[in-house]
Amino acid sequence: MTLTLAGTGTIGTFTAGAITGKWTFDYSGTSLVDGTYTFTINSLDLAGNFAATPFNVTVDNAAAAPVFTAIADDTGTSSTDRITRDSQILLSGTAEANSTLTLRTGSGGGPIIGTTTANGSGNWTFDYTGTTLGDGVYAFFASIIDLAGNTSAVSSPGFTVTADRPGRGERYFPGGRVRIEHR
Ligand SMILES: [Ca+2]
Ligand SMILES: [Ca+2]
Repeated sequence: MTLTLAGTGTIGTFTAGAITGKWTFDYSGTSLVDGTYTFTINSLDLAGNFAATPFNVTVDNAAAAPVFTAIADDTGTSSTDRITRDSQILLSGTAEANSTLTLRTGSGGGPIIGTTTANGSGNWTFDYTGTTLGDGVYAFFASIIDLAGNTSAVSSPGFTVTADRPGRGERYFPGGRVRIEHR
């Protein structure tokens, strides 16, 4: 049998165990940079049948910090300023595909508020609606663990959200907040 690596060529020639049919090939002397590699085992059995069986190996030693892109609902005149009267929000963003995110608030080392998973396209949403935000400015941070087990740094700077709910004597109208004077 021969073992080939796409782009490299034949990397080994050997014979499978006569009884077990098993084989092992030690390729640990070669360091593979990050990427996807296609190995193909080419075998010729005793009856003269040829078979080529490919399999892919992905080497991944990197994990980038995830990115926050938006909150929902982002109320008011701007839907992108992260100033909202919605006190129960969804956070969303992008990260390495299929990675698992850990979200924190307060600071990069602040308390964990939960986890979520990026989909195959690298998009993620975190449902924070179980927590009601009082008026104030909140900073959110996240890190990932990817499918290969790499841990990223914590995102920085913090993704800030300003929660500003109607106070007493105030009412919201489309486009802004109006203070209702009581006489
Ligand atoms: Ca990775
Ligand atoms: Ca807004």
